[in-house]
Amino acid sequence: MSDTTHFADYELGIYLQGMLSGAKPDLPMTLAELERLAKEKIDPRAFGYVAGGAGLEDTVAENRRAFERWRIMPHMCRDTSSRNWSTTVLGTKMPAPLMLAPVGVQEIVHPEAELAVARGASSLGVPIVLSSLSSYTLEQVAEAMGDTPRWFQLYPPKDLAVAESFIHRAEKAGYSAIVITVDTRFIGWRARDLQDAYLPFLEGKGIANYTSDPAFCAPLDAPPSENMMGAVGRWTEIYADAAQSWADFKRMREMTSLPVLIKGILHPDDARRAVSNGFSGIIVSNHGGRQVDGAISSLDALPGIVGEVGLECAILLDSGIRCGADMVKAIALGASAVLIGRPYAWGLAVAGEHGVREVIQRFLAEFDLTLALSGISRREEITKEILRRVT
Ligand code: FNR
Ligand code: LAC
Repeated sequence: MSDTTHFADYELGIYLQGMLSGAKPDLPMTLAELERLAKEKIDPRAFGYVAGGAGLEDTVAENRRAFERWRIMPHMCRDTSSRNWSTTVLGTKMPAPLMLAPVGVQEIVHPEAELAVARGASSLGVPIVLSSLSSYTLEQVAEAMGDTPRWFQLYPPKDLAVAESFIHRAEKAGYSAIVITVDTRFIGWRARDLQDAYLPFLEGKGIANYTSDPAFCAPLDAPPSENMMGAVGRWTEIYADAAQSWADFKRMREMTSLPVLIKGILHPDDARRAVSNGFSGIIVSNHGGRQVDGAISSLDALPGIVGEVGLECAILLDSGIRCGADMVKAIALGASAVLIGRPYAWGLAVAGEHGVREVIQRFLAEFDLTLALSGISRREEITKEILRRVT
């Protein structure tokens, strides 16, 4: 097998098709235009839910500004003819340091939801992190992933029997890590959704893992198929527990021998606590600006966390990644891999599996090209040395 992964070939493919048949890409090349198409296509409330953030959406904007403050200093005159970006994070192999972030309730943008995402991602070998709040069950999504690795994201429920059941189901369905998200015990103050009085879970959407779970269903008077509102009621009671603290998260971590990551950490002190409580990895994230408006950008939080625990656990990042160059910047600042959220949701909304696949291919191609043009051909060479902070 060749030791090269030239994702940039995707670019050549587009130009060749244009030359040979006059065909142009069927989906817009910019994410902004893809988002605009999604807005035309889907329920306006669903669009607001996906696009929106907390409060003034200042952290949504800050996630972008943070990437703008770091600039790449490309090296010239180096051999970059052979490149390989494959990497392994906590035992999970990936063709490039890119994963799909957990995005809940995808049926609001496309009926095939996580199944289409799983097919699109697995066709490229790119791992996904499946949300607890998926529209299809974790077993159905695992089947659609085939041999491609996947992680399961747990929203820590009040009823720990449900946590244990989810974790064991995920183990059985071949998920190779558990991600516990700790920044969403309440839903952030989201003006768009409040204006629409819209929270899809209350309509029974995005709770398939719960309604298919024996521990969740045990106390119900009637099965969800007969009384969905009863199931929704129990879901609102057990979805989260604001009283939980480190001891509870440690307890959930101990429910499995799989690596467990904690998602939603921004403060270096919390990163230290995560490591001392035995977590194997941290996803530095402000939830795409959807939770604490005014929060620091993930990218600005990253160096402090890498400095604190970078040698002791895996550190990943999401929030605001919109192009291949953003991937390069986050990795240069110490992330082992990055995750994207809304970009693939727009691909899904506009063109299902095909849209997801296209979005991923474009991230990979631009990442490869950015590095090739910056004189870099190996993952290990992506270091802070190629970055400068401006302003
Ligand atoms: C999310 N995110 C999220 N995170 C999580 O741990 N579990 C979840 O169920 C969800 N659900 C969800 C729904 C929607 C519509 C969005 C946009 C996001 C957060 C997600 O994993 C990730 O942190 C951000 O989306 C990353 O930011 P970008 O790439 O969207 O800027
Ligand atoms: C969201 C939650 C549900 O961001 O993760 O919408």
